[in-house]
Amino acid sequence: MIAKVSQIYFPVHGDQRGSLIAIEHNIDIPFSVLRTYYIYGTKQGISRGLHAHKRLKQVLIALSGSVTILCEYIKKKEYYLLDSPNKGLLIEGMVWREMYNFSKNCVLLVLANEHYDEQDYIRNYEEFISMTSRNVQ
Ligand code: T46
Repeated sequence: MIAKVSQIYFPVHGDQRGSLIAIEHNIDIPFSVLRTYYIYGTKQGISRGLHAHKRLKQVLIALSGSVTILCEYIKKKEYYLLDSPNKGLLIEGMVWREMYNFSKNCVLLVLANEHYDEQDYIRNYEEFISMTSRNVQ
């Protein structure tokens, strides 16, 4: 795994009726949630994301269907498949991310530790590379 990205497996409370997952803030995920959003109805062949955040921490969960997440941090790239509601991907600040290969039925839930702030986005890849290479020197 690359630094600043980690996979989380949530415990499933299952019985003969089906399954239930509880996410307790500061226990199952390492922050309190200030914002929740979800991405769905993504058209085939579309990529989303293509940015990094300066400070924001988020956990991504495919509640339904599947999606691949590409993460990049200091010249290291890794791909993660989210294909189950018990799998979460924690992405911290300064990680470039791209979400692609959305299945038709994908509902991607995102839990964030901050309110929406466009100033926290780095949408230019060259700027991201220059900021992260400065950090390692
Ligand atoms: C991220 C990935 C995983 C809001 O008004 N409030 C919000 O909380 C968010 C997240 C977005 N928006 C608006 C801003 C844009 O006009 O919704 C529109 C689409 O947002 P964006 O193009 O940033 O969506 P994605 O799917 O490229 O990225 C989103 C998040 O923005 C981002 O933080 O990490 O999902």
